[in-house]
Amino acid sequence: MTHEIAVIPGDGIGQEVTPAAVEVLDALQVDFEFVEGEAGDAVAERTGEALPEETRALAADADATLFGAAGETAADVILPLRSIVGSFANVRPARSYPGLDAIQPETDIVFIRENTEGVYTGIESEITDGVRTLTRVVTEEASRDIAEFGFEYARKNDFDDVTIAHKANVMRQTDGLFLDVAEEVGDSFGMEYDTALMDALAMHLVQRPEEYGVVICPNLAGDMLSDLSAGIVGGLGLLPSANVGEANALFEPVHGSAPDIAGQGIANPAAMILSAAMLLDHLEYGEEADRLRTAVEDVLAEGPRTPDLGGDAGTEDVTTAVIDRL
Ligand code: GGG
Repeated sequence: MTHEIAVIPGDGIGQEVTPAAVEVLDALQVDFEFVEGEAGDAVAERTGEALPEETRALAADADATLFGAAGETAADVILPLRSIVGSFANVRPARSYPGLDAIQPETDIVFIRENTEGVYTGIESEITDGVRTLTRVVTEEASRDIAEFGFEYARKNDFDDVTIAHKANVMRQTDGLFLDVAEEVGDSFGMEYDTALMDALAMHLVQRPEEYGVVICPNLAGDMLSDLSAGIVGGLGLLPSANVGEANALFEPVHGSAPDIAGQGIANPAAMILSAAMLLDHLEYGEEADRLRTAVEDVLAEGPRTPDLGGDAGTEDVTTAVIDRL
């Protein structure tokens, strides 16, 4: 059965790493049909709309979406796209790879980030000159959905350590609800878990990441703690992600558009290619996903490597090396 994959490169290095992932998927000879859509800063400048209706329809109708990176228009692009595919969970694995110079080489953590609310609902206003507000939304339903997803993920993937991140001692109403519901879900699963204040957790993740497995987080905390963990495993060029819904999903690297290196052909395609591996898993091409991850791991260990990992190779060199391994 042919799967239709929406491909939305977006901004900056998204334009470079997304074709790399498509090339690699082509090399795996899976039965995919790719349909490309525009989104981001350039299309916003040209048409006044960062996420054109045709691109929304592509993502809604496809079996899965590959997204590259969002720039200045991120809030108008990636947040609606996640909503279009009905995604409530953002899965962000942060792991260290053999042969790379990681600050913490024993890291294997998966952040399960709530993907619909918190401070990302966009409810902001200027109430008077020099005073602006942001409304943080936390609901019992979304907290239950992400906690159930997180505990289920830990059980399926044999993670012993589950941590619920929160800041309920300060955000008593919102994170108080998130924590209460997540603990209730943890108890109902009969699984062991810890709870952690997200600020202290940030420090512990740097000092002893090996003590953590699955970390269930409110939206902003998941965004930040996963980027922090990218820092201890070798950088944002290594972190893939899946935005998972009930019936659809979108896959994107954790990194953004990286305007400082965009257009130079030196962006690390690993995070995007590993996101494509998550897409393969999602569409039940498990064997191909494993082959792809192994090929990426081999290339990360032996090179060629892009400058973010200390090498001097380009995006295309790394992509070709992964395809050669396949
Ligand atoms: N590919 C990920 C990306 O473009 N990130 C830019 C960004 O600002 N993301 C915000 C978020 O992940 O919520």
